Amino acid sequence: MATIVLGSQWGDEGKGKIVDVIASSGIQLCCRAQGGHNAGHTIVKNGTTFDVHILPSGVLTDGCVNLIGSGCVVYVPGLFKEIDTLEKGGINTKDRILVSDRCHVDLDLHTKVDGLEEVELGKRNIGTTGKGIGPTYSTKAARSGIRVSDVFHKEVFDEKLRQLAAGFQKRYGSLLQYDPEDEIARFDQYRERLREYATDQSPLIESAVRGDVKMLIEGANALMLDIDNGTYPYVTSSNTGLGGIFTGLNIHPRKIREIIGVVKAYTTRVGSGPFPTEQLNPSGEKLQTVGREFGVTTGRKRRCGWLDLVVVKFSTAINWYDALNLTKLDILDDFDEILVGTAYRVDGQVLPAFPADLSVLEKVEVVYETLPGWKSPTVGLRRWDDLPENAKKYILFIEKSVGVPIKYVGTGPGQENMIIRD
Ligand code: 2SA
Ligand code: GDP
Ligand code: MG
Repeated sequence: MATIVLGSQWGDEGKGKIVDVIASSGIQLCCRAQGGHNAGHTIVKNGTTFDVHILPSGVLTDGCVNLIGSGCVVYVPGLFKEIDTLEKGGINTKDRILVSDRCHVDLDLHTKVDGLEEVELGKRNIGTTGKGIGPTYSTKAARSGIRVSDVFHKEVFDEKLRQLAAGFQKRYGSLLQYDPEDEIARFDQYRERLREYATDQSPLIESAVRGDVKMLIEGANALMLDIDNGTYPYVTSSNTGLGGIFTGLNIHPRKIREIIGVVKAYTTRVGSGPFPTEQLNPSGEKLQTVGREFGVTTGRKRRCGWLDLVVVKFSTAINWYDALNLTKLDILDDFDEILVGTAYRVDGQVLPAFPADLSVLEKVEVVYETLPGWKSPTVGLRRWDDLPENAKKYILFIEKSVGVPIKYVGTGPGQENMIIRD
């Protein structure tokens, strides 16, 4: 049976931490289904901080095997670097990392194109992580992409890469400063090492499902960045919601034990795009500094604002969460009042749901509920009964509004900083 962990907002809710907590409870196989090394998951384990980008967060749990599923895009030197860094940090990854041979390869070519596309967009740029994610998924959809299995046939790989580069060279001319022969030479070095990790995913998942292996699936990015359901075009290029798990991993839908939605106690967003509850004022700055809201992959300051229940309810309607993990409650410890967005109004009318139309989103007036702060530290608390009354009220208000039980409450970055409710 599998547990799925999904981000419910615009990412960085703290998925890595809950994945680590659950993985440590006997998970045998931890999988990523979509995204690439744009993701950044920080895990604080026994006082040491680890960042993973393409590797599933289960890599920090001894004995847990980790699969990068077919729906992911893989930047090969980045993968190797992450593995090497973990090994240097004392994590034994031997025989614990697998990469589906159907994953598309994110090339340096894609990274260059990502930068050029952003320049072309000018003021309307997406604010991507610059990791080549959009171009890699684009070439996948255009059927000109290169898969991990292609890397093992040098002639095929070299020819495909030259052809792909020629296409982009036609489009960008001298702006594309890229020589396919250099990347071909780099892949001559990567080929043998990549072979160690490559696997055929479907028999693996099939036998795991039939054999009742304990599986954990880690979503990357989050629902509001989903290519179909998010704030398009200000999204990433994969299905970050529940759907992406099925296309990216071939898990049996009836073998899902639980879907956990991760909700930060306030909201953050990195990159461009609509953000109705954003606070461009001292409250937003306080959330950013106290919450240490910086991108794990790019180091960019994250935009900050109050919790938006319109977003969380929209995300719940799409991802069907069975339980929620409310994270970073401790960051709100020192606020006199805490605001929560409960509805959007346009021209005096409350919208029934999160709108698709960005021009409508630009006009929304957020309806806020103001709750009293608790003004006392919750950092490190592990028992519900120890929470200040106003913190309990805040959590219960969210639980009631969303209609999904909040099973986990994060009270700090460490694996142990968690209240688990029965
Ligand atoms: P891309 O690079 O094509 O996927 O970017 C498209 C949009 O998706 C957003 N995006 C993210 N948002 C939050 N966190 C992400 N991971 C890093 C982190 C972000 C970082 O964990 O901190 O370090 O900046 C992530 N990855 C993609 C991105 O900001 C664009 O809005
Ligand atoms: P992810 O992309 O969803 O895995 O989240 P990130 O790792 O990008 O960002 C979440 C950040 O919050 C990380 O630095 C975590 O260590 C930290 N974090 C997670 N849960 C908590 C919590 O409950 N309290 C505090 N203070 N930090 C947390
Ligand atoms: Mg992150």
